[in-house]
Amino acid sequence: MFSKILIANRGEIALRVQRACRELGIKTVAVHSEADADAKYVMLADESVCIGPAQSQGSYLNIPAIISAAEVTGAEAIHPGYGFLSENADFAERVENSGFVFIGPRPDTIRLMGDKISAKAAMKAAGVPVVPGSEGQLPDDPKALKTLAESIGYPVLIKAAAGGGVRGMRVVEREEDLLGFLNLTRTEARSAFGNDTVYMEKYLGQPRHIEIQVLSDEHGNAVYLGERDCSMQRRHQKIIEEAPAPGITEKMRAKVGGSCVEACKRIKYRGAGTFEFLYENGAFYFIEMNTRVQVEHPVTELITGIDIVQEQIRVSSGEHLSIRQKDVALRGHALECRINAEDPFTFVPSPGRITQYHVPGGPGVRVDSHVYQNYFVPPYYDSLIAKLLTHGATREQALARMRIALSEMVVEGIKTNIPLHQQLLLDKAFMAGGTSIHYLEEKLASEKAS
Ligand code: MV4
Repeated sequence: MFSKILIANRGEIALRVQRACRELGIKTVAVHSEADADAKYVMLADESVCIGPAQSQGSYLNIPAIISAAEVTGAEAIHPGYGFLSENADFAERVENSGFVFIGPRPDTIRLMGDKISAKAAMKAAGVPVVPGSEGQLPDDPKALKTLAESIGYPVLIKAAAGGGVRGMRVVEREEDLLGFLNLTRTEARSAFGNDTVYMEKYLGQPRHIEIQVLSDEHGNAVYLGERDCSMQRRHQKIIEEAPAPGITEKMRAKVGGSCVEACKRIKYRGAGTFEFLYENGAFYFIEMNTRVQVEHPVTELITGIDIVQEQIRVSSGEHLSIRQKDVALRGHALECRINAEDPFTFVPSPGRITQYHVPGGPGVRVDSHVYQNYFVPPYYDSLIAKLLTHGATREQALARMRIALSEMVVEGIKTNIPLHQQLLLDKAFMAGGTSIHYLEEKLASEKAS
């Protein structure tokens, strides 16, 4: 096992990784920007190094500065957290070439998953159900393109191979729009990613976003830790996540989870990973794989009792995965509300000083946060200030505990989205469970109109 890890991230996840290290008896090095010099995770770390200015480009994305910090402090491994450099294959490669362990998959695995066409092909080959669509990149011949779209069936979706997440896709409803929309998507992809490769899929109109958490080692052991429903989102920003996903039976879970495990074994996946699916009319369709720890990993930790970050560190050090599938049992239901420093209804960021801060507690409540009273939320980074989680024997109990926890939580001096969460926790459709990825945007639009 490692004796010292450098954490190449900030905010709540920097603290989360630090806590996992401490429990494993590993010393921690925090790196930080000038804007984060007095952050809690910097003060709590065994050592800290300032790696650059407030702007991420010069600090949390500054590869030479991060590697130098690992060298001067004698760290053996680097944990990238989520966002920033966590899915940058070139970073992972430079970390390993400098003699450190990258806590995540091998660089070639990150690269494979970064290209959405190769990721989909690898998963399909392993038996993971994928969205019907083109086999790889699109032909140039207009006639062949039209035949392909016809066979998939309109509406189709043109996606950039280098995309994923927010940018680079366009719905095509009819044949007249096909060539024009394809060229638009190509042009956008070229300027956004420097790669204009595109592919085509059947467009699913009302899906849910359900993802499967896996853990895997390079020695042929892998497990799935059930699924999370992340459908409550706005502009690709998740707001509430939960586990298990409402309505998913043990049989469905075992089938799709088993296919993800098979894929991990085939590619000798190392670490924690997430298979993203769209779920519609009772069927799962793989879209992308995330090769990092995710913001919402704690909902899975609450229902499984497994520390995902500790397992990530263990398998990266070369240890065999200690968990077997038969040891994974799902218990109860967990919810996560992302508390953001933003206006609850316009979503405009609200950085500034927190003048009052009180966190909720009681049975089944977990708060992952790096903030405290008098903390100044800097304007340079994402607006997540806390993850408020509840766990209950049933979904209803987790919901009730969340309503109570939200009512106890006090954050003054800045705006937060707590009022939005309070509305959603009383929303009939959310309470029933199983809303689509479009639900929140449609609800907000209809409230604005009336
Ligand atoms: C889709 C889709 C419908 N059909 N693919 C959006 C970002 C990218 N990561 C995948 N995305 C989607 N792919 C097919 N074939 C709808 C979306 C989508 C979406 C997916 C997950 C979570 C939120 C979303 C919001 C809008 C669209």
